[in-house]
Amino acid sequence: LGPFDWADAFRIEDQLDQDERMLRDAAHGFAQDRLQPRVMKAYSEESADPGVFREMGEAGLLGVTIPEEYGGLGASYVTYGLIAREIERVDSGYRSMMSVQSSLVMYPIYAYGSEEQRKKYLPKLVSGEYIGCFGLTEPDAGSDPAGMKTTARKTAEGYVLNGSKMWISNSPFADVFVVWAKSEAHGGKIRGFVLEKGMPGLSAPKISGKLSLRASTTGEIVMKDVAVGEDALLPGVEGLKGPFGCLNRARYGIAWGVLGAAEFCFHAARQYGLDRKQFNKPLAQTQLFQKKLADMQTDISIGLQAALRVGRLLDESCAAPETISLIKRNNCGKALEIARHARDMHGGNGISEEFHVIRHMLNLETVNTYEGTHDVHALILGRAITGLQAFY
Ligand code: TGC
Ligand code: FAD
Repeated sequence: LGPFDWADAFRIEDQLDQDERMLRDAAHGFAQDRLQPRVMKAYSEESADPGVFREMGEAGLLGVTIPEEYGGLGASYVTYGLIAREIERVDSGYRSMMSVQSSLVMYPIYAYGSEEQRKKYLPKLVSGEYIGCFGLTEPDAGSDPAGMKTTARKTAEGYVLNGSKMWISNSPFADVFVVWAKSEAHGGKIRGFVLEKGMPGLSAPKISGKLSLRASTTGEIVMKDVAVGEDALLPGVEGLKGPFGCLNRARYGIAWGVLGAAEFCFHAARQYGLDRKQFNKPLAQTQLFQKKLADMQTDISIGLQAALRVGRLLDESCAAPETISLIKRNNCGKALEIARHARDMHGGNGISEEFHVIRHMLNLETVNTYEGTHDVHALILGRAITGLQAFY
């Protein structure tokens, strides 16, 4: 029998190849050196520094799965997950910035775009020179994106878009907007369009007053007669499977990312329990404290092993969307529960920004909701289990 590592119960480390470990370590160094020192200011001022994209680009952390000919690394989905975990160990908002850029903006341009669109946008998105956002959700269409009202009307030159998108990560400072709209010319089917900052009629006001994910900037996208050429249409996909194809990748990355936040909280609670004495002994020497740590360790370890398995399946092009729903739902729910316990285990200090656990806890409320809520993923799984859809 082998030794037990409390921080890596299933020896994930042994299951990674050398390139994966190297890129993971680079992401860890970047997150700790460049993101950790500024997160508290960004969080308390509710303002993301757009310069983070360039820095992430220089560090090779954007669009890692995009092939080298478009500027990416052509790396594995396992690598992408490992990077998400390291960035979210600092803050879910920074991971959000990275995953929207990579999975929700670069992926659709790569997978559904024309060669011209790929060449025009991907290298600059990889470097962080361009910032991207993804507009699916609307004020009246969140869990049910099929209910969207945004339309694209055909004109002689291209299309005219009208509508509004809500809760859009990165939109206030985005250069590139991947927007989904119902296109009359395509029988009312949902199509993707790539819009650019500065187009007449396009605006992206910031949503202020969030008490969660404050280090990431969120906004609306308002389109009033935005005229685009035919070259703005993503030619390669039609229907909801377009945005969902992107969401599969982003949800997978989230399943890894949240475990980085959960690991931070677990390690912090452990250390706090070892350091702090009450009733003449360390808190960590009490049964209740140890049970909570054991629960955290169990959920993180199983969650990581599952995320790794799904990453390998994605790399073999055979992961089912429902499997991704399973890990997105499980890992987000478990990470949120872990953060809540870690907050409690820090006592009064747990509510202070200095100990970071309450920031993670508040962030994870958003992550549990976006990219399909915890309950919506239960319904996706319920449909797969029973063959009966319970959405409507
Ligand atoms: P449904 O009938 O199930 O499907 C419609 C079409 O889409 C296809 N499809 C998928 N394709 C690929 N991957 C998937 N995961 C897919 N799921 C469905 C399906 O095969 C069908 O294709 P076709 O060719 O037959 O037309 O659609 P529905 O309207 O019944 O959907 C129900 C439901 C609940 C599953 C879906 O609407 C859903 O997932 N809702 C959640 C919405 C969501 O996740 N929004 C995310 C917005 S983006 C975001 O939150 C970014 S945050 C990023 C950050 O800051 O990190
Ligand atoms: P609703 O759909 O109104 O859900 C409200 C509640 O009802 C939830 O508990 C839900 O589980 C439940 N519910 C809904 N339908 C059912 C049902 N059939 N049965 C049982 N319960 C149900 N979207 C983008 O497009 N791009 C982005 O970049 C983006 N970034 C975001 C960033 C932040 C900070 C946040 C908070 C959201 C972001 N979103 C983004 C939107 C996000 O995807 C939606 O908030 C999410 O899909 C839920 O939609 P909703 O808020 O309209 O909630």
